[in-house]
Amino acid sequence: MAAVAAEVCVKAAVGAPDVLGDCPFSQRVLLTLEEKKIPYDTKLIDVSNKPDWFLAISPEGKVPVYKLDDGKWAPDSDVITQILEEKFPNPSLVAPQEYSSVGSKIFSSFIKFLKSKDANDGLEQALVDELHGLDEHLKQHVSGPYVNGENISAVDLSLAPKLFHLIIVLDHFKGWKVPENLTYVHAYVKLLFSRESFVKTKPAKDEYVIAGWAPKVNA
Ligand SMILES: N[C@@H](CCC(=O)N[C@@H](CS)C(=O)NCC(=O)O)C(=O)O
Repeated sequence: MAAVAAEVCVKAAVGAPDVLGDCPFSQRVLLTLEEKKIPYDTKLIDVSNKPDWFLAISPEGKVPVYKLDDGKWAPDSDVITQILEEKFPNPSLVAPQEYSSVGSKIFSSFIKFLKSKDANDGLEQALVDELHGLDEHLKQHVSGPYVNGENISAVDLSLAPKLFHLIIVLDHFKGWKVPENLTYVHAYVKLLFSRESFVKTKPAKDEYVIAGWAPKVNA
């Protein structure tokens, strides 16, 4: 019997509902499916025009949602990636508990800096500090290029789409770039963004990422 493909609802591109969009949480789930070589089907959701069938399976109206064996749908990328790890343990994407928080404040720091209108409010430095923490971790704590060393793990798959958004969006809206001296971060993103799984699951165009964030920048 052929394996049944996993089903996952993910965000469609802003203004292009037939194209894979720019949700970092959706991409995280797709990256997990790709890295574990689990066959899957995606349903693209136009979050500006959510169909009723989608709202019935995702009452909060958020993507991603993943179809469970009993036909119910599970929301939230944290929950979904945990379910995938338990159901498909090989290859393992588990990282030690002490590494689970590496880089975990980068995304929220990025959003605060993006929305900041005051150059002296310390939010740029707060983001640099978080990126510096990741750089130091990659430099000092592990022997390989990933957060957990030689092999990619769930921590990298969560961080990669967020770093992708950060780089595109801060450059576009603020002309800001990750400081050159964070050499380990630069090498890390280069490696992650060139992985086959990432190339397959990233938003089709950078413009979709920019369009996704534009309403939040001036909110
Ligand atoms: N904590 C959730 C966050 C999911 C989330 O915020 N998804 C956004 C798109 S990136 C969404 O569905 N937004 C649509 C809406 O809120 O209407 C996760 O990790 O999956």
